[in-house]
Amino acid sequence: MTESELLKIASSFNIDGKPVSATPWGSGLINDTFLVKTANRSTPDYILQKINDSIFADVEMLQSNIVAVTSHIRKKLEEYGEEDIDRKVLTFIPDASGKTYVKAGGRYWRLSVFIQRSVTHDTVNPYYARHAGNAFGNFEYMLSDMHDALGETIPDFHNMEFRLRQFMQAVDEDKAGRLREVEYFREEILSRSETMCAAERMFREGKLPKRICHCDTKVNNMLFDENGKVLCVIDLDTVMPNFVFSDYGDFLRTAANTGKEDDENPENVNFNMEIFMAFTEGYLETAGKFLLPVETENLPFAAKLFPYMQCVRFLTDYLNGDTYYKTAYPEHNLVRAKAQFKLLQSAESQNDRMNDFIASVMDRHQQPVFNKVK
Ligand code: GN1
Ligand code: MG
Repeated sequence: MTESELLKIASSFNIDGKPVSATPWGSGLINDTFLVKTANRSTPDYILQKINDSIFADVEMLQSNIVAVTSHIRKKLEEYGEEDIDRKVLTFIPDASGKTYVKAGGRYWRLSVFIQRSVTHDTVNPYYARHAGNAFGNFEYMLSDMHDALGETIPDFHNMEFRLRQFMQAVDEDKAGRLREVEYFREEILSRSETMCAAERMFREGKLPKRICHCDTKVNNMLFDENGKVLCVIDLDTVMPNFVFSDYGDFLRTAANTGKEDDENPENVNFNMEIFMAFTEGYLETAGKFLLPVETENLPFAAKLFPYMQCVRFLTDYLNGDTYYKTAYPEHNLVRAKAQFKLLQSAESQNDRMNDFIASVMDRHQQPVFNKVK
């Protein structure tokens, strides 16, 4: 797709100003994203995204979820009397017919307003982590009274039993002839499978609820302002009903990793307890208002579940011949899986400390002293 084609697509939405440049933006593994600049300083810039419709097959449902969620959050922010709301929730631009996506070149595209003076981070310090925890808890809190039923944009997205079935199928089929390299991990994965499917069991037993969650709380899916405060949560494709473990666990999977998600040296990868504590503190300030004890008690489980699940997903994609995640080299998914596995082991070794910390925060919060959501 050439730049002028991208600009033409951007112009098919009701935008202000004349789009003059379109350049690749961000580091997502799923959608292709571009920053579209407009000629005049007084008109906004935009984020143009090609939707990966082989993963998000129902684009109509996808966009209708996103519009429902962003409208609900906007309403909440207005009720809270927030200032600068346009930087605290994404704004999607419709086309002439009112739809928030267009089809061009056989693919689906959407456009949102670029939030000025915002940055994303691939790593955070404890200060940012605390704000992030607060923001994700608040995101869930704001959506906790949303009545519109949201569709599951990717069915069984964070269903561990389903992810394990996919893995076992990939093992059986061994499509890319890579099973030998995965053998060691297969044993490690299977020995933990029962423990790691606890959430699905608790759900079936009626002990654990689903709530509207973000489900892709990678640290780089949130925008920070120039002072390290969170402006808003982005990448809303996967917002759907799920266990709160998703949001809590996936953030820590990325933010509490002392190495990179795809670190080639697993020794760099450890679970950072300082980030864990700061994020948990911030998260419980806002989410502590609605979480059930079964959810709070299982947050350390969530911190282990997500490296485990991501390890399983990367290995599955590796076995299938890299059909899902963007990869930069042939072993990329295997390298990613190894790094996730190391993160899992490190989190496992700090399980007791995590439990103690959560118990102490909850004790402090027993006499309701939660900070006001801001
Ligand atoms: C994908 O789109 P992106 O890069 O933020 C993936 C997440 C994974 C993540 C691993 C729809 O997120 O579930 O955790 O990569 N999103 C989808 O980096 O599969
Ligand atoms: Mg992303």
